[in-house]
Amino acid sequence: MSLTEERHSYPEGYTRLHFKRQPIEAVAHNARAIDKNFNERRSVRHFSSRPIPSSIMQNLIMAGSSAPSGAHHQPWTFVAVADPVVKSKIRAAAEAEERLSYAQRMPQEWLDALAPLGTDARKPFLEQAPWLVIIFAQNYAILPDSTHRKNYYVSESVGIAAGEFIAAVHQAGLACLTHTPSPMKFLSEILQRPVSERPYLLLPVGYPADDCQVPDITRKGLDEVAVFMMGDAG
Ligand code: IYR
Repeated sequence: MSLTEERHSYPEGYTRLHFKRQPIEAVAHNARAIDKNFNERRSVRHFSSRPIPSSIMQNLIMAGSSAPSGAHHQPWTFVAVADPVVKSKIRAAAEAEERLSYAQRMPQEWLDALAPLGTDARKPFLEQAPWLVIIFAQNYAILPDSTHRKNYYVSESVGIAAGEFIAAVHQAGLACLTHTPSPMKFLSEILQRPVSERPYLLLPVGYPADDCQVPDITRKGLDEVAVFMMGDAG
């Protein structure tokens, strides 16, 4: 019997997998198209202020929240902010931290690494983008009876959810920026998150500005990012 024909036994509570099985030629076509599509994604720092309906953000967040997670605890909270008052508080606090970082906290080597991106302490995109999505990582869950439940692989899980959210934003036809003002503690205070959560990533989301420019960068090639070990399978 070949491996693919093996009969498995499953634990109680399992249900039939719904999977659209496609011929390998279709899979190859899809893989090429996805590579091309994902490589068209760019982080942008200049946004159009054109509003985006909250229903779109709900769909994108649910796409991000489909990510795999440790023990399936989904240890994340997505806070989506369109309120201009809250956005301006976030911008003011982020810029205060970033001014200190750029002037005193970041070593020269780091500043040199960022020079090609042309970033500085000014973060106007925090007010210009129609939405700011702040992803919080739940170090533990606080249950309705106020007991705590441990979460597992929190950074890995939230990183994957963030990646899925970024891919969803791009697939949907919008742009975002992965922004990590540092330190980010001010986000917990402004957004009134519980002590069990820590800010993980801040993503402005919207259409790029009409005249949006981006750094002229290239990406690493396959040889630089992957090693294949085929053995007999080759
Ligand atoms: N958080 C700062 C600095 C910064 C750091 C890295 I690493 C970047 O790729 C870009 C910026 C800022 O947002 O400006």
